[in-house]
Amino acid sequence: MLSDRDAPIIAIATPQGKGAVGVVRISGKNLLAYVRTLCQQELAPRRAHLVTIQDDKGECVDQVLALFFPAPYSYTGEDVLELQGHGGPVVLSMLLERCLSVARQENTHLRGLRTAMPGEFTQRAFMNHKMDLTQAEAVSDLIDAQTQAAVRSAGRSLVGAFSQGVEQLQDKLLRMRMLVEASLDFPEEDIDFVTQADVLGKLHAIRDEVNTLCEQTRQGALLRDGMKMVIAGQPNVGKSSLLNALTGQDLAIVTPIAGTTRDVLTHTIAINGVPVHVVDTAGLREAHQADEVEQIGISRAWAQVGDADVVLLLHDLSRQQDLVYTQMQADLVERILQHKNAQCPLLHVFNKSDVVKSAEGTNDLPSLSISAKTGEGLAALKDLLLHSVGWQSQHQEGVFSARARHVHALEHVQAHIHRALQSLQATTPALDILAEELRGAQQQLSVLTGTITPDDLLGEIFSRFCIGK
Ligand SMILES: Nc1nc2c(ncn2[C@@H]2O[C@H](COP(=O)(O)OP(=O)(O)OP(=O)(O)O)[C@@H](O)[C@H]2O)c(=O)[nH]1
Ligand SMILES: [Mg+2]
Repeated sequence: MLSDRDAPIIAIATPQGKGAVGVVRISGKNLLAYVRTLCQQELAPRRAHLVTIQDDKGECVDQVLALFFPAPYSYTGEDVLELQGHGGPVVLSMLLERCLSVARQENTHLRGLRTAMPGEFTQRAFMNHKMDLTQAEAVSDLIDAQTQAAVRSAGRSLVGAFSQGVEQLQDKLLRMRMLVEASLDFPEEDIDFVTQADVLGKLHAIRDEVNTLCEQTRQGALLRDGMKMVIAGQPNVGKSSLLNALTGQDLAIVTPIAGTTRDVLTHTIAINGVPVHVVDTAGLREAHQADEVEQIGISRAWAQVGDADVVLLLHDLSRQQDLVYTQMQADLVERILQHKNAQCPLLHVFNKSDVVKSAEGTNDLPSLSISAKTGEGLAALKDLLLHSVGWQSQHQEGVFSARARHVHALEHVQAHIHRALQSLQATTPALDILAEELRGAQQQLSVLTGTITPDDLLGEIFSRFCIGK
């Protein structure tokens, strides 16, 4: 009896709804006899055959194009049968039913044929070494991509741009480990050995390569996940007007009444292909100044500040001479610095430039003047936003899709290499520590490509796919 992991799987691979063509896909071991029964003819490998699929009573269900991909030359690395039928939800579910019913009649392991879980076809491709983990993730990124830039970057990962960078590093680390481990076996000569082989020089080169790969990965993760920009500020400074101006839509209510916004309002825009999740919040003021509903809004606003990738503190140019306002603004800066993430940039943006020209002389903070009303300064604000999270548009051509988990793994690699360099540059170099750090770095790289992968991580990655992929 086959384990659930090895059981043959089936799914409708095309989306719900009507379309010209719909695909039913089966993957499993030794499908040949089953394919013959289902299609009532032999299928030549990788050739399209026009086949009539009949139901249990011999009546036609659909006329399909059938394609048989024998292992290992298939998407999953197992035998794969693809039936391209007509794209109606009912006809496709009848096709699926027929495939299951033929499997139940068959007196073979195909009896265990079951519907696939999300991402299971791609998981099999990974298990059968058809692709590594970063490529498998790229499949899902390609399907989920919301912008052209995201499609291109996912495509680059899919064809292995990311994996190649990781593999090259793996290779260099492995060679260095061999050197270091060998010299550990000859304790009298070890330091000479390491000097002669220029381990320090090589390690510096590896560090530079890791830094570059980490930076590229950050860019890729940014392109895939986007960033959350929280607009914070006192009531009436124009936060909701800014949300409306950036999105080009009348999303939030704008009035001259302080405390208009209470709930958190989020909308995603794309700036140079980077998704930016713009969050409008309730104006921040002391609890005793606000009613019960507004107080809840204010505490929600603080929660958003704590969860932001970028905080945009909006100032009001028309109130720069108002002492109560400026005092409150100074307090707000302090409180935001305490609330926000340490790495999260805080941008100071001065609104209502149509009324008062500039922030000069009012504040020594790096600043930008805008008008949510006229749109002045919004292009510069968009540039500033991307710049603040490290987006380098000039490198966009080479960016591959990546995720937060990749960035974390590479940050661990950076830390291992940093400690390896420290141990080598110490007054008495400690080769055993160096060896251990190199091993740690290599292990983290293996987690990236999936050579070493905890099962729960696999479950987490593939469960986010759609069914049939
Ligand atoms: N002249 C001028 N007025 C603006 C500008 N932006 C906003 N306003 C006005 O300022 C007032 C408050 O705007 P909102 O966008 O509601 O301000 P808010 O910060 O969201 O206010 P709360 O939701 O109460 O915290 C409205 O009367 C807007 O028309 C601007 O750039 N120039
Ligand atoms: Mg508002």
